[in-house]
Amino acid sequence: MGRAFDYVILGGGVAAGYAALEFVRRNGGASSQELCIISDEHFAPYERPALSKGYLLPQDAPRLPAFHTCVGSKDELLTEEWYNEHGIVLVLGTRVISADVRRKTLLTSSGEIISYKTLIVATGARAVKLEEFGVSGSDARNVCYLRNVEDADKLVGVMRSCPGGNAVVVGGGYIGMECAAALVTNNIKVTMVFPEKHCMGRLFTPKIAEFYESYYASRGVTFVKEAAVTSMQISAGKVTAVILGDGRRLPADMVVVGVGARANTGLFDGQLVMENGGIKVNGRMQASDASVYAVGDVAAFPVKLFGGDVRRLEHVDCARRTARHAVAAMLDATGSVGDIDYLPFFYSRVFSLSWQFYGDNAGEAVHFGDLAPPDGGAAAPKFGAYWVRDGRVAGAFLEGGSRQEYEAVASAVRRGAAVADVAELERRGLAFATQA
Ligand code: FAD
Ligand code: NAD
Ligand code: ISD
Repeated sequence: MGRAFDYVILGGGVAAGYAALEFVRRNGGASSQELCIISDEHFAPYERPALSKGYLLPQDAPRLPAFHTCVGSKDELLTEEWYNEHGIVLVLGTRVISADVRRKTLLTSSGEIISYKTLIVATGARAVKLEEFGVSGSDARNVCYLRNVEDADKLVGVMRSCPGGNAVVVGGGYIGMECAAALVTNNIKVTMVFPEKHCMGRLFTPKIAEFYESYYASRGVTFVKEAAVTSMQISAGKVTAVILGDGRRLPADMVVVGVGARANTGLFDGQLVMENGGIKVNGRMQASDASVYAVGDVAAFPVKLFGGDVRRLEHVDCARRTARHAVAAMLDATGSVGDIDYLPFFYSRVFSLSWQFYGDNAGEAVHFGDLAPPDGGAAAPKFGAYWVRDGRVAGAFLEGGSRQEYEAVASAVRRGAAVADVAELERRGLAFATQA
C-alpha cells in the first residue's frame, strides 16, 4: 500500500503551515498527488507560541481553529478546509517511523509507504524529559510538559484541578518563564527551580535576568536557583513533592517541566549530514542529499549576518522564514533564488511585559534604560541592551518598545551599526538606534 507525491512535507507544525501557504502562492495551488503534509498531530498546522500564552489564560483562551498558521504573522488562517480547497493532502495523526533518503520513501505508523520526489523535513523538536537527567516521574498525572495541544490541554486540566495550589516549575528557560507567568495569572503559587545562577541563561545577561526575576518575585514567584531536581515524591500516580540535591523538599500540587528541546533528526541519522544537533543545510535550505530540504527547529543553516556561521534556531520567526525560503528555492525554475539572508529574531510576552531580541548575543553587553526592579508604579518598563562585537552592534534586546523602536534596533543589528565608543553607546541608549 502506498501513495506517491511530487513534494512531501514531513511534520505539520509552524514551518509546514508557512511552507504550504508559500507553495500555494507560488504554484497557484496543488494538483492531485502534488503536495502532501504528514503530521503525527491531529490538527492542521498551528501557531505553537499560542500554547504558552493565550491558550493558558484563565478567560477567553483561544482554541483551534482560531490559531492555525498563518495568523501569527497576520496572514491567512489555514484551516483543514483551506488545505482541501487548495489540493494539499493532509495526513494527520500519522507518525513517520522510518525514512529512506536513497529510495525517497517514508514509512508511516499505519504501514503505508509514501514516496516523494522532493522532501521538506519540518519535524521540529521534542521536549527533553526529566528521565534524561536521571529523574523519574514524567508519567505522573500532574507532571506537565508543553510542546503540543495535547500537552497544553493536560496543563490546563491539571491547573484547574488545584486552584490556589502549589506548582513547581522545573527549568528557567522560555517554557519555565512563560508557564510560570501563566500559572500565576491562574492564581497558582509558583516556585521555579533551575541549575543556573539566573533565568534565561541562553539569552539574558545577569542584569536583564535580575529585572525579570524581581518582577516575577513581585508577582509572588519564588526562585530556587543553582539547584538540581534529584527525585519526585509520588503518591497514587501524582507528584506530591519535588526533591532537590541538597535534600530540600518542595511541596507540589503540579509540576511543569521545561528543560530544553532536542531537534527531531532521528529519522535521518546516518543518511544526512548533521550539525549543531540538526540537519545541516545550505543557504537554500537544502540538505546533503539534494532532494531533501530542512526547515524550522530541525535545520542548521548558514547565517550570512554571522559570516556564514551555521546556526540552529528554535524560534517561530525562523521556522516561518526558513520554510518560505525552502519553498521558493524548491520551486525556483530560473535559479533566481539565492541564499537566505536571515536576521535572527526571538520574542516573548509574559504578564504585561513584552520583549524582542535581534541578532546574536555575542560580545560585550551594553545596557540602557531603567533596569531597576519594578516598584509597583504604573510606568511600563523600557530598557534593553546592545551586544557589541568587533566595534559593531551584533545583537539587541528591547523590553517595552514601540513598533518603530523595535524596527530601529533591528535595523541597527542588520546593518551592524559601528560603535566607536561604548560609553557613548551606553549614554545614548535607545536613541543610538532610533536617531541614527
Ligand atoms: P514544530 O512547530 O514543532 O512542528 C513539528 C511538527 O512535526 C509537529 O507537528 C510534530 O508533531 C511533527 N512531527 C515530528 N516528528 C514527526 C514524525 N516522525 N512523523 C510525523 N510528524 C512528526 N518561538 C518564538 O519565537 N516565540 C514564542 O513565543 C514561542 N513560543 C513557544 C511556545 C511553546 C509552547 C513552544 C513549544 C515553542 C514556542 N516557540 C516560540 C518556538 C516555536 O514554536 C518553534 O520554533 C516552532 O514551532 C518550530 O517550528 P517547526 O515547524 O520547525 O516545528
Ligand atoms: P530552554 O533551552 O529555553 O531552557 C531550558 C532550561 O532548562 C534552562 O534554562 C535550564 O534552566 C533548564 N535546565 C537544564 N537542565 C536542567 C536540570 N537538570 N534541572 C532543571 N532545569 C534544567 O528550553 P525550554 O524552555 O524547555 O523551551 C523548549 C523549546 O521551546 C525551545 O526550543 C524554546 O526555544 C522553545 N520556546 C520558545 C519560546 C520563545 O521563543 N518565546 C517560548 C517557549 C518555548
Ligand atoms: O506568534 C504567535 C504568538 O506569539 C501567538 O500567541 O502566534 C500566536 C498568536 O498570535 C496566534 O493566535
